[in-house]
Amino acid sequence: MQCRKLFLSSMLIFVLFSFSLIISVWASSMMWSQTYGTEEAEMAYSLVETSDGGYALAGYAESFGAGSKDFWLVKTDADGNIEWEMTYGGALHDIAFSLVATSDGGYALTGYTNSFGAGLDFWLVKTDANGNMEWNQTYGGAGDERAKSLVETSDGGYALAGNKLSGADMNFWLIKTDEHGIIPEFPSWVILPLLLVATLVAIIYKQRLQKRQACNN
Ligand SMILES: [Ca+2]
Ligand SMILES: [Ca+2]
Repeated sequence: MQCRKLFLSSMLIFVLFSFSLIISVWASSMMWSQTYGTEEAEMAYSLVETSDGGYALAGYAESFGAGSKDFWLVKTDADGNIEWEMTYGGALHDIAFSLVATSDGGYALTGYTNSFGAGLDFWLVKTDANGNMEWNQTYGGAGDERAKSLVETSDGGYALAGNKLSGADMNFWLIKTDEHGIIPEFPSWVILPLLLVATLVAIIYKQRLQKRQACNN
């Protein structure tokens, strides 16, 4: 009887120990937290899980970069350890609100810039897989335009949405670009030939109408 009690107690201790060990290993492998940034304000607005199991975060950094706030892109491994980080911007406010991992393995970030363009403008930054800037584009007029969201479109281009302030009137603003961030414009040189052709067609039609009326008379 004594041996049976001893066996059961040992088994219970073994099961409890194993269970706590499994829970401990699971908890340590599944849950963690990390902070990024130094003495000034850093704020993340967008997060994607990357194809290697890590993460990419975008927002702004004030502690470093070119001045004031800059776009900040942070790439981590699966445990949140920084693999690399990059800032993009000029002397004034540059704030990234949205990030996508692009089909070529790089990243595209959008937000607004006060360092480039006219006043506040949409700013689209495209990087390679290591965060090196490949190109950037600003969009906007004399008013304030702030991009808040972007997607890579099925044709390889980008669509950006945000708000556009004209006077006191704030509205949605959606723009579509090609794969280089360029908004194709209708070529102005086409307008004059089109007008000439339309004028010729109108003249010929008018002459034929006049001839037909003369024949009928
Ligand atoms: Ca800046
Ligand atoms: Ca502007």
